[in-house]
Amino acid sequence: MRKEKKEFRISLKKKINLILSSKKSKEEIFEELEELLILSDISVNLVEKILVNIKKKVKLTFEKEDFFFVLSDELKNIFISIDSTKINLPDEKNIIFIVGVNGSGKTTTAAKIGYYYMNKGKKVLMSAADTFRAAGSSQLSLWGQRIGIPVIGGAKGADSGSVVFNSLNSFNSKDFDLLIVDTAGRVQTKTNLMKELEKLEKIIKKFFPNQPSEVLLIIDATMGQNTLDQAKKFIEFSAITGLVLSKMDGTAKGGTIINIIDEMGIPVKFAGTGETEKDLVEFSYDDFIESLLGD
Ligand SMILES: Nc1nc2c(ncn2[C@@H]2O[C@H](COP(=O)(O)OP(=O)(O)OP(=O)(O)O)[C@@H](O)[C@H]2O)c(=O)[nH]1
Ligand SMILES: [Mg+2]
Repeated sequence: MRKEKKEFRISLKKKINLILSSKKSKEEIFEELEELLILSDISVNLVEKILVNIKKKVKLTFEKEDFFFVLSDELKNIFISIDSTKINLPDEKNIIFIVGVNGSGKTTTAAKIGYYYMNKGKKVLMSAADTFRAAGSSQLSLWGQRIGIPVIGGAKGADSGSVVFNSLNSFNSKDFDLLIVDTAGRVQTKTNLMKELEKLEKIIKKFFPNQPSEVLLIIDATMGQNTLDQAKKFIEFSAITGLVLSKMDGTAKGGTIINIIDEMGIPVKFAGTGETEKDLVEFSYDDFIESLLGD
């Protein structure tokens, strides 16, 4: 995960260094650090928790390097309680189910994940179950044509259940290893659309009781608390197994990402770093912390 360090563009090191090298008192320095972390969009509660612990640990000396070491340790503590970021594809035939609010990057991510596994030698099929929006299904079909992955879709207004059913039939009877199901964007007020997600998952279970092996919630890393609250609603309806943070190449602040990880308590499996099929990386907490606090 070397390359994406630049792509994340979220390093806090420079700003923290500036504060640490000022001639101010320790109290003032801590105040400024607190402000910086909050401005980086880490929630106030979490910043307080982190700073209390750091103050305990850097009581006597206040060396710059110590500070980064302790901060990095604190961040790791947040992540330690959360499961591994490894993608779970245990069976011969696995299904990845993609959900998320409108515009979060679901369709693009479905195509990226398909491309990623195709290049690892898997035979991939994609299911365009977004029949809610006019261009929903055709958007994934275009991706499929571009990257060379077959797509099963339906017309606008068609029953998404029948699209998934057709996809499963094809997936089951042919020589495919991985099925990726893209779904329509949903907001928490549209309860019946959320219910529809449950229905799609039930159809999958009829064919493959242990699938989907991953239900990935796509979260736009550049969005604020409101979007995060919307995203949280998905946890009530689906057994989300992982997050994908899309648009990490955008204006995402490091703190937003820490917040998302802390608030959701669900492992981040992939990060999206651009608009092409190649812009996807497997996520690692260590690499993320390094990109945040490293040079
Ligand atoms: N820069 C950047 N743009 C992204 C990334 N992922 C998705 N996008 C862009 O975000 C926009 C929305 O992406 P879609 O994949 O259509 O999102 P969606 O969740 O399927 O949208 P709906 O189906 O309408 O809910 C598109 O313009 C994508 O090119 C990313 O990692 N980086
Ligand atoms: Mg879409």
